[in-house]
Amino acid sequence: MAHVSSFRTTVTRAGLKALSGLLAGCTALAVAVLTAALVRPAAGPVTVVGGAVIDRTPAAVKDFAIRTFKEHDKLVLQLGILVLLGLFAIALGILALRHRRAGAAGVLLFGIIGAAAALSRPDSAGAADALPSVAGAVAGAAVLHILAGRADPTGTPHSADRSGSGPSRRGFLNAAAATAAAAATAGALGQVLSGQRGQGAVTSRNALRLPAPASPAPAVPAGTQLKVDGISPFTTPVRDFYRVDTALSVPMVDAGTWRLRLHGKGVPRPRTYTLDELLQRPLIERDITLTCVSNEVGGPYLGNARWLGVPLADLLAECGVKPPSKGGDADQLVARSVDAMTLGAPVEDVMDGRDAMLAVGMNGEPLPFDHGFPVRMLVPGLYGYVSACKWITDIELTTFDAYDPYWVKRKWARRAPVKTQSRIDTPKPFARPAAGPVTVAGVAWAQGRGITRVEVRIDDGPWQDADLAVQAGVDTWRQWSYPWQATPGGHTITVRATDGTGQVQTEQRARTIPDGASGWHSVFVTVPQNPGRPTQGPAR
Ligand SMILES: Nc1nc2c(c(=O)[nH]1)N[C@H]1C(S)=C(S)[C@@H](COP(=O)(O)O)O[C@H]1N2
Ligand SMILES: [Mo]
Repeated sequence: MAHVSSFRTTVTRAGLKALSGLLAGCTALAVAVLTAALVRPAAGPVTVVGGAVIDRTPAAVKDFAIRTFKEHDKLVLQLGILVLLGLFAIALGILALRHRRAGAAGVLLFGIIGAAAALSRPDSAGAADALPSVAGAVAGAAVLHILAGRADPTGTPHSADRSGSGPSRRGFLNAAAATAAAAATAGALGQVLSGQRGQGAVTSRNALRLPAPASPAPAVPAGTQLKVDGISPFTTPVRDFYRVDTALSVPMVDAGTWRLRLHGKGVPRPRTYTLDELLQRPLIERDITLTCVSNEVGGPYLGNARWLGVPLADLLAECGVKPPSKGGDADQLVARSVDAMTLGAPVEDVMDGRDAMLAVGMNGEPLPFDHGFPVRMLVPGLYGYVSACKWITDIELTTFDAYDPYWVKRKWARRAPVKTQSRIDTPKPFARPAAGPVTVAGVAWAQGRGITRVEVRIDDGPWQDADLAVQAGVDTWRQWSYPWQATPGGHTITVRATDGTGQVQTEQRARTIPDGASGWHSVFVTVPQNPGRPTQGPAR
């Protein structure tokens, strides 16, 4: 009996310690969130540790995460960090069972890790960024020390009660409840405050009236959009537009205080622009398809939008920049965002007459925050990671020899023109279309070159010309469709495109890294034998 009860006491005490650890962890996090809201929301411990993890994740793992978790990759990472923190907090609580000081020291260690991550972030605003993690850790260590003492009356010399129940147990529970309430309040207050911080940016976006373009895009020509169920719409709605970036908290930039600095090698007249100054310039409006280098063959990471922006070449020319072909000193344009992302594009490409722009509008509205408000860069024909800088704030002219931007440091190619590609949107993989006429349809793209031909092949049959929708411009994707007479059995449908230079899309499979995936997209479908039961599921 004595065994059982002492065992039970130990288990209970361990449970209380674990709870102490968890509460200490929650307090640390809540205090950190509150401090971050006051200092700088982007300096919160989960954000900075997550950011540090993202920057150090090998490309293959990043690609896997994007493929597996899609747009939820960042949420999964944040939840993972929280779960790990929770487990460590519990472990520290149990450690405090034997070694009270060691438990508290463990919490402080986490504070040091958070502070180190905050200070090492490329967008760190200086020593103050360490404050949230440090304040959180101090609060967490104090809570652990106090609660661990109360959970363990045997450890406190003045306690008369050695059974672990009665008044001291109640004392612990009261202290625990008070801690939980305080942590919840601090956390909630932190959330509200950091939300208010973004309010200035939201107000500035709501107040923004986009001027009419000096050079409007023509209405999307009739025949650009095919009437086929399941095909990607020619213009991707903002809510469906893919998002790829490393930002754990979306930068909330106030348009009123935003500035763009243009400077560097071979810039005789460096300048800083306000948003109003940009909006007073003649704007162009263009339909442009943006593609991510991480898009697998057949993948979802591209979209087509109507962008409004300032021609970038004009801005560069105003500052005295010349392209290398005209004797310019710089061959690389490095765009830097407010969150310190760096992307490098060839100066020659930006100034060769294509519609490279600093975009302020997307599908008729100011840029959404997710897509770079107030200003982002776009260079048709280049993958996003070398051109499409969101939340841009600095343009520096330099050379490819002198500087490697973010993704290039991580083994992606220095130069990355978009590869000629095509995708089958319908039927979907493993669909079960009825025998008879089936419309195969999708999109093909080769920004800057345009699409002149799309061919479809059923199984090992001959390549057949697909019907092309009207081409809106060389910088957009082009829809295509193919009327297939489906016969019963399993079939592989394959597509390939030819671009405006006559290049046929290569069959050669390449991975996304280093400069974009290649190969043909194919889809396997099964056409059921029984004409009476064409679709999935049992007949009723
Ligand atoms: N500041 C910033 N800009 C960025 C990125 C980023 O991580 N941070 N990612 C780039 C990449 S890889 C792509 S494909 C495009 C995606 O733009 P979207 O999210 O608007 O679709 O943004 C580019 N611009
Ligand atoms: Mo990308």
